Amino acid sequence: MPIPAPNLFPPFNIIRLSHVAFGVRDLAASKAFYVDTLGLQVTDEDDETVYLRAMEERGHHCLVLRRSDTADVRGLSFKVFDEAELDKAHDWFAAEGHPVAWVERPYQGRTLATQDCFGMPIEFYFRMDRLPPIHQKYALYKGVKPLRIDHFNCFSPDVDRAVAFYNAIGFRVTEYTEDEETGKLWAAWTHRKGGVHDLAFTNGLGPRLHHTAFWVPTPLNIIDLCDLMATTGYVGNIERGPGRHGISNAFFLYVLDPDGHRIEIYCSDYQTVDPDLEAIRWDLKDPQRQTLWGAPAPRSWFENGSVFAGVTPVEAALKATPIVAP
Ligand code: DHY
Repeated sequence: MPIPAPNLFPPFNIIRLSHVAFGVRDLAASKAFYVDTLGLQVTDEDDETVYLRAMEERGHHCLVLRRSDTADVRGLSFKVFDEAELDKAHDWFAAEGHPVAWVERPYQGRTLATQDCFGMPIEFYFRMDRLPPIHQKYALYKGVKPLRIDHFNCFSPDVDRAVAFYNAIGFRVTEYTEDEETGKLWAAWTHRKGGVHDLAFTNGLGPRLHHTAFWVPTPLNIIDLCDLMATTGYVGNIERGPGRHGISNAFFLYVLDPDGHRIEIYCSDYQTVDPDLEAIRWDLKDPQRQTLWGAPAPRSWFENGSVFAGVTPVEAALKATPIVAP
């Protein structure tokens, strides 16, 4: 199926991805990983929950860790342009037959909880508490020096359907991988904020969260993180990279948190704000699409992901086998 033409006038205006809440089984171990190793800043915490932000973020949080019996994800959150767009979003999802609810979320104004076409929990809000800037408080920088949350990537059982659904609410495709034999999409990168992606989809058992990515200033921060993790007991948590992606042209590293939630450290993709930007097509058989330098991704990267609380993932229809390391 070809990718759809960009929807430049969607029914409501999503600005960007915003935050995610992970269920974690050992809150202290997770906090140590995200604060001491990755370098996120604690903005609030109690015995059950830790709120975190990255260095250039003014909103209260981009990641919430919640003590849980199971390692899961409680929904992906997006910021809309203003309160009126939130009401438009509510009415659009209700009219399309999706479940809608106004939910209470700490540090946020009105929050709409709904589901996408696969039952993946997604939330929209406009107002979040604003915090003083810390991007020039250089004494606070630690770990990989994360600047901001960059994107979510989700396993999807039908990437064509995911792209069609998110295109209807304004996500524009920047790059995609096609399975030549079936003509179906294997993966797609879609954005609202003007980078390569806010939300990407990869073929597989889904819906599940494949990873959450954080933007860092330079590739050297990523290499420093590898050195830090390799010598502080986290060598087994380095999953893939460092390397240069073909798709997105970003420098990358994938690491696993103590529960196996996958985090990508990401830097230097390109600007995509032009409304007539042409999406870049990659062939599934081209190993450089994943890593420009040719190194294959490990099998775990195609198989492991985080489940959404209360959502049972389904097998993908497309069974093409990508090139993988044993
Ligand atoms: C790719 C994956 C990402 C990303 C950009 C490009 C390509 C790949 O490795 O499949 O997670 O952010």
